Amino acid sequence: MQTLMTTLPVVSILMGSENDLPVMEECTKVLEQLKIPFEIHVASAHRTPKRVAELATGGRERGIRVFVAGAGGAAHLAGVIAAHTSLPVIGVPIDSSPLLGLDALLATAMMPGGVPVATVAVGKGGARNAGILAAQILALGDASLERRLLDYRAFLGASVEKADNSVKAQYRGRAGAGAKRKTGA
Ligand code: RP5
Repeated sequence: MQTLMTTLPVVSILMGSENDLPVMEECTKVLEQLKIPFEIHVASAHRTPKRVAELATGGRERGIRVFVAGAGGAAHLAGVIAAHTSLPVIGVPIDSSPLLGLDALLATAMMPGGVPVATVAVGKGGARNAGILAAQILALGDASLERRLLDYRAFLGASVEKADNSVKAQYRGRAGAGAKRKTGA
């Protein structure tokens, strides 16, 4: 398997507004944790359409392998990027409008046949998953990244086990929690 021996960005993160950054930071955190170099831009499908087209069309030449696009409201950013590149595009709907992301979810997901956007959940969980999904795509050609992803999964599992122990400890000794049932004989 070929390994990604590069510090040049391989993921391009775009967001429609700087106000989207608190959500999109969840994506950057995962990419940093998995040691995946990325570039990050604010560019809007509606306010700076030419810039979006440039970033999308030039992506392959810059070494980009996956785009992640987060936008709220009438969220056309991911779709417009997908229209300009054949690289995979992951869309993050952002809950920044009075419709709390339902508008962005539909605008991002409901692409016409032939021009896909892999749409993740609305908000921070979706941004985090976008980073993981980008990593999973890149790991198809990178065995060491695949190992880091497996470690990440193991870390998630260990966190749940830790939480399980913590909750059990909080309830230990309380009536009804973990008390042994008396047998009726
Ligand atoms: C979208 O419109 C952005 O992605 C943002 O979520 C939303 C509102 O943008 P701002 O008015 O906060 O810049 O383009």
